[in-house]
Amino acid sequence: MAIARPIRMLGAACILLCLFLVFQLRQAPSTVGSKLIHGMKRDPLLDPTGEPAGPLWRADDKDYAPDSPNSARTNAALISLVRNEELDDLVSTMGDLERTWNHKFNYPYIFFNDKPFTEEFKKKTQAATKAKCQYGNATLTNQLVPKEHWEVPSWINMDLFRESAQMLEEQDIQYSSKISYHQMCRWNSGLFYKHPALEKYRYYWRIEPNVKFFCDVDYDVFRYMQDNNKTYGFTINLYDAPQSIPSLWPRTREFLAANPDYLSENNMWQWLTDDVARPEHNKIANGYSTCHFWSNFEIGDLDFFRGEKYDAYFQYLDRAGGFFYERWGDAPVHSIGVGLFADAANVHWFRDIGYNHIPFLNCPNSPKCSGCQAGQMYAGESFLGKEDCRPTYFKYVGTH
Ligand SMILES: Nc1nc2c(ncn2[C@@H]2O[C@H](COP(=O)(O)OP(=O)(O)OP(=O)(O)O)[C@@H](O)[C@H]2O)c(=O)[nH]1
Ligand SMILES: [Mg+2]
Repeated sequence: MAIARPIRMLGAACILLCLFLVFQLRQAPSTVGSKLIHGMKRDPLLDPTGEPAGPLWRADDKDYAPDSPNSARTNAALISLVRNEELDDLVSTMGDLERTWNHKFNYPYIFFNDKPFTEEFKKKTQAATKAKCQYGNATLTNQLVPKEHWEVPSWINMDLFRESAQMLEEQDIQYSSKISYHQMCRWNSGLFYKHPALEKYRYYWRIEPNVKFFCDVDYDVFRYMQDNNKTYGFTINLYDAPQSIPSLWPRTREFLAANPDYLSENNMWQWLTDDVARPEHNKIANGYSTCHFWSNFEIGDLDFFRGEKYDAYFQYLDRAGGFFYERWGDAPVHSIGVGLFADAANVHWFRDIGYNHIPFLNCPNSPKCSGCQAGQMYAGESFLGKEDCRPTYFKYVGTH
């Protein structure tokens, strides 16, 4: 039976429309995933990822019981500066970290706050772990961040702060008018390691509310840091908003000119000063690539931060006022400090720790991971992929 011409035309139009839709779907930007940008040939996270080279300490053959007086734990703590109102999000972070790692090793938690923790906060966080929780410094009557560490320093002119914050707001710099955000960045940059509760510790792992951990990690990460003489460990490497740090690099150069011996022989200068991948960033930041370790995850050696070089660097920056007149974050400050004063061989990419702080991820290709897609670097709009600085890091520093 012959099909009427209009029906045939309609059929052909439907087929064409379907083909067009299929083509569009294939072209549409992915809402998750990473694009190979800035000249990266292949994302190393797509290679099968296992544990770092050993020897590694495991909970099966060592004593990691929470109350053991002779436990195999090294001198380390999980730390978080956090607000009472972030309790649920923090418990969610702890749930992930306990499930993937800490239920085996029982490292203690230390929580910091500029306000007293509520009883509910203490009860719910302690209920989330078998490990010990400490709230500030339990041996002091004042359990808070010391006032002199949190208060805006005397040399900051508040009129100038307000004026500068207004200008940063106009450039869409997030949280620039929020004084507590500046205080938090300053504390995380150069004061956390002076808190009395951390005095006896050597290593810390920083956690934040509402972050995710995706992969089972079966070795003692702190012991790995110690045995391999690691100074700093990270998961994610990003670009910063250059408008938030225009004078950070010029102040850094001044500090270096006065202290040339502080520069480590095997430093990360090229990563810090790259002007090829994002020349505009380098220009606005006056010579700094703005590449940084995303410090909401970091595992570090407190002796490095407490040491003469990093602490003198922080003091210099603090006096320059940029934590308030600009919006210097602890991420670029730690990164520049580590990049200049540490040995690059002692900085470790924890590629095997699956991690997410919205909107970026570190998601390895490993059967030990679930809940993220291997190689996924961001979740959301594809413009986020531009913030990925890992290609520059891999190029100049490596994938270790
Ligand atoms: N106690 C206390 N903690 C704070 C304060 N401001 C920030 N924090 C904590 O410091 C860490 C970083 O602050 P966030 O607000 O998450 O900053 P951010 O990660 O740059 O911003 P988001 O992308 O919104 O998460 C988090 O663990 C917060 O809980 C504060 O005023 N007091
Ligand atoms: Mg955060």
